[in-house]
Amino acid sequence: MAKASNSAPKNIRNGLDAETVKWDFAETLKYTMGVDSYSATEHDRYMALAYAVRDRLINQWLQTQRTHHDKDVKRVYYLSLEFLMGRAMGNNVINSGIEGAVRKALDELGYDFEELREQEIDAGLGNGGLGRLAACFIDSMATLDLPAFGYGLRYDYGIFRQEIDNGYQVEHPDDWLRNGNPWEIERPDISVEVNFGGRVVATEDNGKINYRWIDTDSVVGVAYDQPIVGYGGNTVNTLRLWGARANEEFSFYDFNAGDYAEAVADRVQAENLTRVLYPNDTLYLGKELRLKQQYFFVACSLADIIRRFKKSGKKWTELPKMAAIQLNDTHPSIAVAELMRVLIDEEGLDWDSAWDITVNTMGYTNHTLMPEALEKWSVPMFEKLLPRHLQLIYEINHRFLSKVAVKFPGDTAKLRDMSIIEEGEPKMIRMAFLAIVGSHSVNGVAALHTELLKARLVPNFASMWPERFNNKTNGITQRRFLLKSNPPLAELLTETVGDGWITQLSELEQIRSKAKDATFQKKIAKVKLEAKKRLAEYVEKDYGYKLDTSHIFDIQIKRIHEYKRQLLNALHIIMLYNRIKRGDTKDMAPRTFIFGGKAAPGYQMAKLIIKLINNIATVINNDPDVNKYLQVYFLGNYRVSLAERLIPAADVSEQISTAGTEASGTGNMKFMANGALTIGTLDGANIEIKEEAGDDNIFIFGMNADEVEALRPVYDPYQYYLEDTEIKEALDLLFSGYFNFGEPGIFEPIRQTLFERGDNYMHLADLRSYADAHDQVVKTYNNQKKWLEMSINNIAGCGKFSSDRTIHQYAEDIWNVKPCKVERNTEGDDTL
Ligand code: HBZ
Repeated sequence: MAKASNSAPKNIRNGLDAETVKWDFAETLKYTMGVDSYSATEHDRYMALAYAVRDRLINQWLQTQRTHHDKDVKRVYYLSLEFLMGRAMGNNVINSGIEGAVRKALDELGYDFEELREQEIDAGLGNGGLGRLAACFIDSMATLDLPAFGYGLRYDYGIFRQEIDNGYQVEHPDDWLRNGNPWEIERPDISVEVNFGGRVVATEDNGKINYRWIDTDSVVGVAYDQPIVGYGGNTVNTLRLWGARANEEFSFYDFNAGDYAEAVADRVQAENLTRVLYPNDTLYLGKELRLKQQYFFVACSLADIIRRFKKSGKKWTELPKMAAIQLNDTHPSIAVAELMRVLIDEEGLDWDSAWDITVNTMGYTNHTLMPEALEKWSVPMFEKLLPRHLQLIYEINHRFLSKVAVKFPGDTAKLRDMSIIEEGEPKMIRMAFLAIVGSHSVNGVAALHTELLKARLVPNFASMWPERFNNKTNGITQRRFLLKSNPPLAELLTETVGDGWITQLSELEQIRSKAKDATFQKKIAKVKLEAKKRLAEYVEKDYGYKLDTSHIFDIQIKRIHEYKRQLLNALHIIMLYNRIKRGDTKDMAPRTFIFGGKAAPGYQMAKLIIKLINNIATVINNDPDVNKYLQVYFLGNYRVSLAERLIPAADVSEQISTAGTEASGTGNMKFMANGALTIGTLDGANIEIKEEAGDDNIFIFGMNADEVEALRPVYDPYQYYLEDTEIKEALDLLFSGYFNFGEPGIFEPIRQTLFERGDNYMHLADLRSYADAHDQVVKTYNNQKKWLEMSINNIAGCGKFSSDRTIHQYAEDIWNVKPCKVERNTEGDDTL
C-alpha cells in the first residue's frame, strides 16, 4: 500500500480530490475499522471507502437541510413501505462527482474500485417494481433539486435470498445488516412513540366531545438516515427509515416485579415489528404484524412531518402549502386516519378544517388492478389494534356516503359499492377507497393503467371526482440504469450527443438521425457485445454457467407471477426445442433465454414455474443437438445489482403480461434505454414504449386489453391446443413427463391451470402470436443492419421514460413543489 501524505489538508473529510480521499480512507481503515494495511480484509477496505465517500456527502447534506429550512420551502414526503435501493457506492460516487477522485485514490493505493464495490450487499428493502420505483423517484427528486424526504421502514431482513436447489426455489433470510451499514446514520434523538391497542374514552368539555386513546402498548421508532445525492452533488436529500425499539418504560412493572426475563422477552417482541419485509408482491395477506408495520411506519413519519411543520410556527391551514405527502400504493393509507387523529385529538382542530387539510396534503398512487392484491383489513382486527382510527374511518365513511347519496340520489347499490366498509362477515375496510376519499389526487402509473383504473376498478369514484384522477407514467433513473451500469454505452452516447442526457434523457433523441449510419451502428454493436462478454464473465464466475455471447440474449427478469407469463416463455421454448429436434433449424439464429426472479414463498404455482424452467434448461443445455441453437438459464437470486449486469447485455426484452394486468412495468424501460428490442403485449407502459420507439421498432403480439376482456367469457384454452399442431406437440411433451426427471406428476398443477381452471392469463390464446413474433425477432436479428437501426431508435426514444420526467410531472400537477437550488459549500462548517 502506498503511503498517504503526512500532513492532513484542511477539512480533510470534505475534500473532493484523490489526495484527501486517500487520507480519509487510510484514517478510517485505522481508526474506525481498527486494522492496518496488513490485517485489513477486502471488506474492511470497502467499509473504509464507503465511510470516506459518505464523509464527502455530509457537507452538502447539511447544507441542503439548512437551505430548505432557511428558505422555508414546501417539501415532498414520499411514503413507501418499500425502497429497493440496491447498492449505494456507485450511485453515490457518480452523483456527487467524485468517481474520478475515488478511482485515482484507490489506484494509487494499489486497490481496485471494481473489486471493493463488490463487497456491498444490496439493500433489498422491497419486492419488485413498486419498491424500485420509490428508489428511482428519490434519485430524481434530489437531481431536480426538489426538497424531499423518502420515508420507509428499516427492515432487519429484506427480500429473501433465493437459492435454486434441484431446480426448486429455496428461501434464505437476507441478513443484509450483518456487517453494518456504512451509508446510514442512526439518530436515537429522533424518535417517536407509537401506540397500539387500548381503548377510547370520550369526555365532554364545554359541550365539545374529546376523545382520548388510553391504556395502549407502545413501541418507539428510531430514525436511520441515508443521504440521497442528486446528480451534480448539490442537493442531498434524506431517506429516513424507521426501526422499532422497545419503549424504555416498557414492561417497567414486570421489571420491578422481578420478572426480568419476561420483560426482556416483551422487548424483543416490540422490536420484531421491523424485523422483516413481507415478501408478497401481488397477493394481499391480512396479517396483523403487517398492519402493525403499516401503522408504525405512518405514525412515525407523520409525527416527524408534523414536528417539522410545527417548528415553523405556521397555522394548521398552511400545512398543505408546506407538505405534500404521496402514498405509494395503499400500504401507508392509514395516514389519512392518522393525520385526522393528530389534528383533531391532539391539536384540537374541528372536523371540517382537519379534513380539508388532510385531503389537500395527501396524494395516492395506485399500482395494481389485480383484485387479489387490494388491501382490505378486517374490522375486528383493526379495532383491536387501532380503535380510535376505526372510529375516525367510520366517521369519514359516514360523511362521504352522505355526499354519494346527494350525487346519486336513491341509489342504494352505489352506497354499498362505494362504502369504505365492505359488508360481510367480518366487515372489511377497503384501503384503496380510504386513500381515494382522503386524497386530492389519485394516479395510475401508465396511460392504459389509469384508463382501466377509472373504467374498471373504481368507476364510481372516477365519475364522482373526475378531476381527482390523473396519469403519471412511471420512469427509471438513467443515472443508475445507463450511466452507472453500462459505461461503454454511456461513453458512446456522450461522445455522440454530449452529456446532457444524464439529466435530460430526451437529448438522446439526437441519435435517431444516426440510426442507419453504418459507423454508428458498428459502435452500438460493439458496446452490446462488450456488455454480453462482461455478463458472461460474471455468470461463469458466480453461477458456473458458460454463456455463448454469439447467441441472442433474450431476457425475462421480474417477479415470477402467472400474470407476467414466464410460463408463456417456457412453452415457447419447448416449441423451439421440438423444432430443433425435428431438424427444422433453417434460418434459426442461436438464442440463449435467461430468466431471473423470485416467487412469493407461499405462491406454489410461481414456484412450480421456476422448477419447470430449470428442468427445461437441464434438458436443453445438455443436449448437444440442441444447445448450439438454444440454451436456457435461470439465474438465482435476481436483485438490483444483478439487473444492472443483465440489462446492458440484453438483445431482447420480454414484456409479455396478459394485456390489462401489468400496471406499467419499469424493467421494460431499462432495457429500452440499453438498446434491447422489446417483444411484448399492448400492456402497461409497453404501449407508450411503442409510441416513443416507433411502431416498427418493437415486436408486439397477442390480444390487447379489450380483446382479452371480450374473449374471457367464451375462452376455451383447449381449442387452441387442438387447433395448432405445434402447440399441441409442446404441451403433449410437457405433460408426458418428459421434463419431470423422476418426479412423476410434478407439473400436473400446470396442466390443471391451463385446461381445467380456464387458463386465467390466457397463455394459449396468445402463444401462436407470440411464437410468430419470435420468428420475426430472429428474422430481424439475421439482418444486423435492420436490428441495429431498431436498437438505436429505441435508445433514441427512451427519453420519456426517465423518472426525472415523471417526478417533474408529480411536482407540477400533484405536489406543487418547486425546485430549490442549494449552493455548494466547499468549506464546511467545522465550528463546534
Ligand atoms: O409496481 C408494480 C406493478 O406490478 C408494475 O406494473 C409497476 O410498474 C410497478 C411500479 O408502478 N407493483 C408492485 O411491484 N407491487 C408490489 O411489489 C407489492 C408489494 C407489496 C404488496 C403489494 C404489491 O402488498
